[in-house]
Amino acid sequence: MLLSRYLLPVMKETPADAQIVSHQLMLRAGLIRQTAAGIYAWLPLGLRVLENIARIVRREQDRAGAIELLMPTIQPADLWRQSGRYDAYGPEMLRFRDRHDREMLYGPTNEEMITALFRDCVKSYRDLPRTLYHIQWKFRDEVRPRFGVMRGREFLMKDAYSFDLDEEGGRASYDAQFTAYLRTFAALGLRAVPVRAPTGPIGGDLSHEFHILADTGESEVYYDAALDDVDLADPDAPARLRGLYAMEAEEHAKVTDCPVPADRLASRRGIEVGHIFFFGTKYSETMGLQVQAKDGSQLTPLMGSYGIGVSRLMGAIIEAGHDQQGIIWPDSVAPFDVGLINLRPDDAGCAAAAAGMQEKLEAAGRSVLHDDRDARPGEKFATMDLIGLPWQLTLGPKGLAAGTVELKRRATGEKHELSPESALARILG
Ligand code: 5CA
Repeated sequence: MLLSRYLLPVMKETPADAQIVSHQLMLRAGLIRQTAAGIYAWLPLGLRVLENIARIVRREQDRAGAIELLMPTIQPADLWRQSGRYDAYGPEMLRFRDRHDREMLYGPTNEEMITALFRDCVKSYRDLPRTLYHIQWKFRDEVRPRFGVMRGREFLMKDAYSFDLDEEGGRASYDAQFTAYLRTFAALGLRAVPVRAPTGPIGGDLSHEFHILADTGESEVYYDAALDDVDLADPDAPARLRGLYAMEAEEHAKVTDCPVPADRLASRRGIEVGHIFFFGTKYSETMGLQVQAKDGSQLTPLMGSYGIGVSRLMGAIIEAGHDQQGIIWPDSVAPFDVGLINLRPDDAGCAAAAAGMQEKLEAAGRSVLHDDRDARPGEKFATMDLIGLPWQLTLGPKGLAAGTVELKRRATGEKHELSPESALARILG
């Protein structure tokens, strides 16, 4: 991609209305633009990151055996009357009427819709267990939308729903999602702490929130410092993490006999990037979902629901990975793999060399943002640091005459003068 033909509106100054660093950097790096309070347009660079995050979420859901479908954003109010949540949900739900005066809403979540779909499609125990998921926009009319995509009104969520024949199966489905969540966050370069959570209006008796520890997090988490030592790559990590104490401040305050010795009790702020619930027959019961059991009787399936804040994750990744100069993307979600800086696009030799490097990188499957603009070197370097691509490859007339280009790793700042071939080999290695 040539930067001279791209849409990348970067800003030098920190926008006054953005309070936390991820929000500031998302605006400055040209990832998003606010179009109304808590509602954002995803600019080309931001969309690439969002899609990369969604791809990893999808990969781990598929790996855990969940099946993807896509439900609409708009839902009929009647569906929510069946579960009794239409009135209970309150002003966070965006309600409206269509031209036939039918009451509609923009979905804040999809328990009702998936339960109705499953009720219509599945009649027999043979079709269970199943876990279904989608990645779809949600709307919640938050009282205080803030911190950019962290607490938006319109946001992208992965929500999965499990259907099981018995309690044991339901807990196994819950465990599969729990493990998928740890894998997902690790693949995004994040360390997530599973926090035992109250179930709130969703109901049920088993729930965890997943928090990324960061000073700008909206909640405070008390946890056993032994959690910091768990190796996420260890196959026993999910079991170990679940055995260790972690609670949000409000819940922690209610605990009379904290199981963690005082010297091991740590407290940090956290960003909630995921939330999972096992709530048994709450929705299947109220919405009349039954299947025929093996013995011919009617059975009410047990359900769980599992959310990941896909758009919020982008903010969390930036909170966890940035420096004074800008964003430092993990390789797995970076909008482009390589930022190619041509210092002298007006020089025919430089232009030919840069085009050649772009072509070789792209042929090898790497995405390249090629800065071919007629701009000062300082501006080009500042833009590349700001947008945080993992590799920066710079070439100019002096280096080329000496047979070298400069390769910089954004995360470490490490720079090397290399032959073009070695630089390519290093990136592709
Ligand atoms: N029905 C359940 C599970 S599918 C549910 O909706 N859970 S939730 O309310 O906890 O939302 C799931 C995740 O969506 C949260 O963990 C959070 O990461 C994200 N999320 C929730 N509200 C917002 C918001 N206003 N802006 C951005 N992300 C949000």
